[in-house]
Amino acid sequence: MSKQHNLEAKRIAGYAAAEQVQDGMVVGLGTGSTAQYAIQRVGERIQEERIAVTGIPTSYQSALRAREAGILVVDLPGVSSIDLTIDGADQIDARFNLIKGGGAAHTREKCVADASERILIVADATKVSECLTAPVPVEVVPYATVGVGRHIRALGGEPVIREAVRKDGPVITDNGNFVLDCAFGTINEPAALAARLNAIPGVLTCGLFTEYAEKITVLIGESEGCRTLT
Ligand code: ABF
Repeated sequence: MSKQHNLEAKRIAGYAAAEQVQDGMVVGLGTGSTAQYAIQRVGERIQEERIAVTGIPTSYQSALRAREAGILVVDLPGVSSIDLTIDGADQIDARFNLIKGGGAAHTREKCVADASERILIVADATKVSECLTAPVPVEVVPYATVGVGRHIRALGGEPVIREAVRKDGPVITDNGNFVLDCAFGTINEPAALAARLNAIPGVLTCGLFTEYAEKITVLIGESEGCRTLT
């Protein structure tokens, strides 16, 4: 898939998700380029249709995009529940287990997902796979990085500290932590691996989302339109 086709697929998925937002909803706003298209389209609908939407951002990136789009932004502690969340993913398996965290925002994304009645995962077709195989992002308290790396190797993973692209140093998350990208090869039991990773002292959250399949709908953008996986 060319970069242009890929962006168009993301736009189609993001826009389709935005059409599911209804007047009066509290909406979780995901991070990443696909979710950004949804944020943009929700903003347009607020202008065009005068619908009222409260947006709950999953990162400073999505908060800023939502403000630019004219969406009222409220932090997660300001609401008791979220009607619908629109978010991206790095990989989606056949049972709707997800790998997230390519944008280093998976801890807040998980908090927002957890508070949501329904979740729309927006992506292009390259993200769908029978099994999860991508490296798992793990948000780590900096103080514990070395020890966490040791535990991850003992679990069969190969951890790499994520480096910032334009700076000489690690990526710092919105929570002030580091991210270890951990390659495990094919992940046959994602829920069990998630439980082990999340139990390591110093791990805040891993990017395996295995508990939300029942409330997830996946929207895949394609040149012919949007395909819904349920
Ligand atoms: C967020 O953005 C992440 O959880 C996921 O890693 C990433 C997907 O980015 P994109 O939509 O740009 O491919 O949703």
